[in-house]
Amino acid sequence: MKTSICKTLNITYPIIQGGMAWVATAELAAAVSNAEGLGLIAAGNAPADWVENEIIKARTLTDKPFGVNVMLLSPFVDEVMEVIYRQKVPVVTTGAGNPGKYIEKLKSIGTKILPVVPSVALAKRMEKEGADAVIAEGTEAGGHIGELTTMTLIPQVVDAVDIPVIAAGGIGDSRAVVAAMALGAQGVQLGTRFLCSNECIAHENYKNAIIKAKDRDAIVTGRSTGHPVRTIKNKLTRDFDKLEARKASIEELEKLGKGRLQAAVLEGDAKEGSIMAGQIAGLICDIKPCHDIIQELVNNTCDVINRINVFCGGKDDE
Ligand code: TUI
Repeated sequence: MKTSICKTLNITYPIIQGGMAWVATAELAAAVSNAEGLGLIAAGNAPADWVENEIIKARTLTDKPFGVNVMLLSPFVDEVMEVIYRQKVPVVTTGAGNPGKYIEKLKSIGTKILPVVPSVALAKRMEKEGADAVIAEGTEAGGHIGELTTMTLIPQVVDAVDIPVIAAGGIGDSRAVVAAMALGAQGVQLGTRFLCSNECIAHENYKNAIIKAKDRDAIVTGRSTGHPVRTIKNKLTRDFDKLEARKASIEELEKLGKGRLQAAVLEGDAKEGSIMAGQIAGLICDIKPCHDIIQELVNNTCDVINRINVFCGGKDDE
């Protein structure tokens, strides 16, 4: 499963953990990195000193490379970037915006920069501005999402840029890994799958909500705000739908959403908390160590490819 991105990021498998706010702490990042993928600490909306402490903690838990995911809508984004420069974090991924103004400085300290992009236009711009790779994320993903599906976005981004493309959104097992590679991706990013791991600090109610979820339970709210968010259906999403149906103001909608992700992740409020998760939630039915998740992804990939070879080799599929 070696691809060019493994060398760029100094990792064994081209498997990146999604940068999930409140969920992706030093514990999860270190577990994924120790399992030879790339773990990420999510800065989310957290203050810079929290991010710095997580980086320091991660360094006590792993000697492998890990990264920080910077959420560009955060009020602390500039301070978080200062911490990243100071700590010389090896890899930065970004979400929910254009990281252009930070790229030059990140490159000057040797940090690899992988922006998450929801479109061909942003992917091309990121390549021009010096990104090392792009993470093209389809609308199947959890949390803040773009419009295009992974199936349509990946090949279009692959054709538009010369830097490696990592596929994200809807990836939960090795069938999707092979599909992503078939579309031209050099690697994959998984969020929801790693959330349901032993090392993830999210409350067990959060993990159980994902395990219980069926195929159509990860729905989108907030389209009217310009920041659509995919979460597991619950009382919060129904209240949100009601507000959106009566064309409530952005302020009212923001008030309803405030603190809800934290309530779900830390306190286990599965009813009125924001259970961000991707559409692949319906496929995920267990909690296991990150090491097992990665080994299964890697080991089953050959079986999937052999199954596909049947179509080409003219062999019987018995
Ligand atoms: O960022 C994510 N997922 C997230 S961030 C988050 S915290 C949050 N909560 C509520 C509202 C907003 C954020 C929860 N989940 N994924 C990566 C991602 N990036 N998805 C879409 C984008 C994106 C969108 C527009 C990236 C760039 C972009 O560019 C706009 C521009 O400025 O050109």
